[in-house]
Amino acid sequence: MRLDRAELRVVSLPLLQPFRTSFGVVGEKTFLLLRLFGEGLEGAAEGVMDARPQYREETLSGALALLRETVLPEVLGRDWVNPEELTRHLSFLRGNRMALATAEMAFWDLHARSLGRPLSALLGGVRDAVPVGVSLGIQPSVQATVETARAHAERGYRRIKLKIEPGWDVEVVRAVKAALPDMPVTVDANAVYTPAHLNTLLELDGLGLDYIEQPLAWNDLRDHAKLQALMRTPLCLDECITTAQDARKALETGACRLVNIKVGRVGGYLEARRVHDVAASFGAPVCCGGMLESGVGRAHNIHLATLENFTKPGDTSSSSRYWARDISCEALETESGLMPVPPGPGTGVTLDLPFLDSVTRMKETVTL
Ligand code: OSB
Ligand code: MG
Repeated sequence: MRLDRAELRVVSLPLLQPFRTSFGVVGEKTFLLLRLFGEGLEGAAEGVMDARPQYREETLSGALALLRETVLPEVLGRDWVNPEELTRHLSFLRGNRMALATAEMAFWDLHARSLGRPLSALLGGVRDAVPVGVSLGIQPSVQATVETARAHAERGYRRIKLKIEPGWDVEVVRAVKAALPDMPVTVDANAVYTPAHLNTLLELDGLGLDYIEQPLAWNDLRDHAKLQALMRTPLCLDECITTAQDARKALETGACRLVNIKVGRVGGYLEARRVHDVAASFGAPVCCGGMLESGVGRAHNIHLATLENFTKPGDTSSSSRYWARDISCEALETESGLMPVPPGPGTGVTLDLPFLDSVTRMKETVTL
């Protein structure tokens, strides 16, 4: 596949409801969209970096510059046999796993389309629908959380994940567990606790949670290992894991017992599959995360989650939970807690260009 040209966009989509985590509130999702063109076809991917480095260190403006000035000039105007070859060529670049993932994922989409095959089939996926849970932002009250958790349980979601922070943890978990005793419940702290919060973390350990996601610092495995040794509840790492080597070290040292995989965080599908395989070799399940993606990024996540070891429900819930209108023509909606893999070549989704144009803040074409 010879790559002729690329298009970079910055897109802003208003969320139906603001999403609050321990690191801030998102009312409007602003993201990078990359389209790659070659042989009369196109592939697309969405970057998961935010404008401000609050989840991890990469930023939207940094990723745009890196793609425009370094990554795209390395890959445009050349013929690539497959995504492995393209990814190997880019492997001299350090870090920047989110920016690199955006380029790799758009190329996988294009490559799969050129073969007329769904991405999940090329990746070795084993299911045509993936089990999904829902990630609920921090709500105005415990009562509001119980109500929204119940509403999502009634819609078929198979796991409720509650965002927590100091002062918004034990009480809200107790209330949701009491209201939905049979529902698997997890919490995600997005790295806001410290070892000084040990008593609260040990209280959470007694509440029957399915797992606790990223309680401690975004770049620290050691303290997670010390905490895991004191807890029965499995820890799940998200922010800490950007490579398969990170996953191996985390599992080897007991810093976690499962891994949240976001293809957009770990550098693309090849690394995501390696993280998946490393976890499997430790007997640790993986779950597919989400970053409030539009239909483009959501479709990529769904294809990844067809791999065998994604046995925990993921975060790829229905588009209609986030957006009044999505940038993909195809609706991505769950049915009884299962998200069907969009059929058709590549990701199986196509861009609604008139609508996309109306929500595009910046657009530029990159050629050699
Ligand atoms: O930690 O998984 C996370 C959203 C933004 C940033 C980080 C995270 C999340 C979510 C939402 O949990 C998952 C989703 O619904 O896309
Ligand atoms: Mg998380």
